[in-house]
Amino acid sequence: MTVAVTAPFDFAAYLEAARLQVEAALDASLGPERPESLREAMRYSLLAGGKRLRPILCLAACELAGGETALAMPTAVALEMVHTMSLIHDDLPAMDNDDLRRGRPTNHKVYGEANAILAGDALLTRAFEMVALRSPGVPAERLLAVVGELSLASGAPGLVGGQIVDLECEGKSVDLDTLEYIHLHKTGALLRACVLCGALIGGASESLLAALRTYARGIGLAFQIIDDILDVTASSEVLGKTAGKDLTADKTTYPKLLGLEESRRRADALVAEAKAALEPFAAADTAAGKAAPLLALADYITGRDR
Ligand code: GRG
Repeated sequence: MTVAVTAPFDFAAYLEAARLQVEAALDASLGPERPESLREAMRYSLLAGGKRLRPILCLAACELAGGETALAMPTAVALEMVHTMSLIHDDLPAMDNDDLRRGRPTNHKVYGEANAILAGDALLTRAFEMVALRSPGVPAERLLAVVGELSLASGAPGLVGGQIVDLECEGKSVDLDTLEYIHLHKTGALLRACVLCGALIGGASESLLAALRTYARGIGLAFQIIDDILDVTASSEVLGKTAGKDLTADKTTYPKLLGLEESRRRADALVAEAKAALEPFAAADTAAGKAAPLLALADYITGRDR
């Protein structure tokens, strides 16, 4: 399975083809969870749509590294499972307390808090199972490296650490450094894991991994800046989640600290930095065209409307 890259690169077609492949793999990834109520709650959130940016980044990075994207699909699914788990937990009353996600009632609104917590826990642990036990054809040392990246992104050095600082900062005035810390951990860490895991499965060189770390930092921060902007400028209907939430929760955001225009400028500059990191690989004969998806995905992050 490859997502064909033709010249000139048709990003819309690439994105749709990759999204459909990911949706099919996600659909096939669950089961046979028992009891049925757990399976239903897991499927409800995992198959609720969403942009599928994280798995697509993983597949694109695998391709840039010269790997076969089919080998990275179980890890791509695992990354979307971790992301979905974080959304379920983030929406809980003890956290952001939201009732709308991906255009439908949040998991705990439908299944109750206890089941939502457990569905999230089951998705998180299933993610590691996808890598360790359901990734045929990938050398064990690459899978071990992927498990390492996934652990770093999910735990205290990533999502959990970022979420804690975010919650602690609600209602307080926060400086730019702290805001960057929150975003790099809460949002950036998983996006970084997406590109690194895909690249590791594809057998990336150390120099490509270093470039991808720079790329990931740029897109990770830019992604969250745009998220902050959309929270102010877009409707709940388009976002599929409650708009204006940052203001209600008294959160510090980039627009609050820098204003909308400067925030957008910063996001554009970060995306430019991210793309520049991949330039040597886009130019190399062997990788010609293979960087196109990651370059276009970086632009997509700042151009998106939801
Ligand atoms: C329990 C291990 C463990 C971790 C959970 C709750 C939590 C710790 C972290 C919260 C992380 C979080 C929700 C960050 C926000 C990231 C973000 C901007 C999400 C929106 O991503 P999109 O726009 O959503 O890609 P779709 O729906 O398109 O996938």
